[in-house]
Amino acid sequence: MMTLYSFGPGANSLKPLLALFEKGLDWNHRFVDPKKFEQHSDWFKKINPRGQVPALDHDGKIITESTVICEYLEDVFPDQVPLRPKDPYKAAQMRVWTKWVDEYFCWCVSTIGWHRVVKPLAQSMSDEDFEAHLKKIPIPEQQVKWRRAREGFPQDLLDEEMRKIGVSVRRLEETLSRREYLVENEYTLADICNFAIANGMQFGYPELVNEKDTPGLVAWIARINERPACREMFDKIKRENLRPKEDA
Ligand SMILES: N[C@@H](CCC(=O)N[C@@H](CS)C(=O)NCC(=O)O)C(=O)O
Repeated sequence: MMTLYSFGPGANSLKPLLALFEKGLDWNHRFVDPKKFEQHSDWFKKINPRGQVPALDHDGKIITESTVICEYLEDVFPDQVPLRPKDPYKAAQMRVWTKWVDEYFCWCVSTIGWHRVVKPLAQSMSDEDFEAHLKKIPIPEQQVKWRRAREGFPQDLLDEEMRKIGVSVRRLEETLSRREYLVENEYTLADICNFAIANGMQFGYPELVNEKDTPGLVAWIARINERPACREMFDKIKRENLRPKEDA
């Protein structure tokens, strides 16, 4: 019995969601509603004490960390649509890409996402509600991030994160202008984990991700979106809208 606790198909939640759809496994989905801050609720913190999604419950064993969950699924179900190369050198290349997403690419995109989405959400709360809510967040750094988002990130930080997004986009394009997928001839977790962050950038960052400047990246985003598993995922699991009501 497998249950994935996640937000909708975006960012870190998208990684195991897409891996599960690709593999066609039997599993349940429990949507954790970020608009109700369910990730910080007592019931969810019993599952992941860090108060973050995604988390996988497999026969009572809890696995956290999106990329680790994907690798776990690969270890337990290696033959159901393999998403990790059998060849050790290619598997290493795959892991260089997944490590890079987790250590670099996701962070710069995350800060800008928080600036655009979490800031208005946090500002829509009263001081009292906001302070009460902060107390429920278990990771001290996340408390700081919420507070900074509400106050407004300094412009030099936002500029630096945008610079890093530019670097990231060029790095992806450099490979995807030559290949269909990040690891040669194979659709792998490298694609899934990068797609989790890059999908939608053609709308959110059109000045950086577009047909003219990054044709390989744009084609790769479209190619993954066209995969039956990806279509099924977006069809069955809806993306939440975190914007405050008047902006929705
Ligand atoms: N390193 C973790 C990060 C998980 C993470 O940042 N999850 C976000 C959603 S993408 C979350 O739960 N945010 C809510 C919060 O921190 O309050 C992973 O890859 O799973």
